[in-house]
Amino acid sequence: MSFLNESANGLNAKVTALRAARDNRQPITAFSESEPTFTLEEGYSVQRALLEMYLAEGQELAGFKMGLTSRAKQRDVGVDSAIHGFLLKSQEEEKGGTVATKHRIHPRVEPEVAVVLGKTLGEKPPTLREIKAAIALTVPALEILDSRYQSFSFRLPDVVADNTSASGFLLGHGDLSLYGPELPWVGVTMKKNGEIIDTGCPAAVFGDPYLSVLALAKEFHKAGRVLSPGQVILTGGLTAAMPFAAGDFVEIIWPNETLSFKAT
Ligand code: OOG
Ligand code: MG
Repeated sequence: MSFLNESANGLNAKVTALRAARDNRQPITAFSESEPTFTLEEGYSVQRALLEMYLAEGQELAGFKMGLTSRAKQRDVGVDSAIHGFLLKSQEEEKGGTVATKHRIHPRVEPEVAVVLGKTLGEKPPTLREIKAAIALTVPALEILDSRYQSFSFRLPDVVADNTSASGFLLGHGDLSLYGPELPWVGVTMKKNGEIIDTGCPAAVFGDPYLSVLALAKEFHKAGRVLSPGQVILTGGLTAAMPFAAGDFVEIIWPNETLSFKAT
């Protein structure tokens, strides 16, 4: 067997292992534990193969997410560089509804700023001005994470392969663009069962969450990919992610909107 075939098989084995971990709620050991040479590039190849598998099954792409864009998040998981993943339409949760834990392993929630694009990005090297002009909506959001690795323990290539722990997302409709240049300093409070667990503000994300969209668009441009109108982009958690379990009531409070759910 040629070296190329072996690495292609290694990729398929990883896709299958991650899929099985998710479907059976049986976390696996991070690949880099037994394969210290597993690279970030290979991690992204696994992620692309996962996306292709879901699309082939009829799932639809909702957009993309940036991850580990704040120091709080980097400290949380012990990894120190930003990454990106994809979001599927089936992962969207409803505002004011419930979030199921039964098909998840060890879910966590984090507050984020989300944007919805009105224009294509990535065809040429983007600037911050073009990013701002391409954004149709800026809204409060929350992301549900669920690592397919034991104890949420992984290195950078592992978490990239696992689609950056993506599991669900919820978008609000409160317009955050009305805060203009002050958006980075708008405060967010995260509560569980009425108790404040964490507070933060969008400045935690690269100083300005639009810089996170810029970073993603630059990556896409380099890779010859585009971001399209209608796509959602999560710009990254503002605080460490908060674990939750069935029965918990979670609230993420912004000045102009509260996102909440009951975990079932
Ligand atoms: C990785 C996912 C990171 C974010 O917003 O920083 C992420 C993880 O924390 O498991 O979604
Ligand atoms: Mg996130």
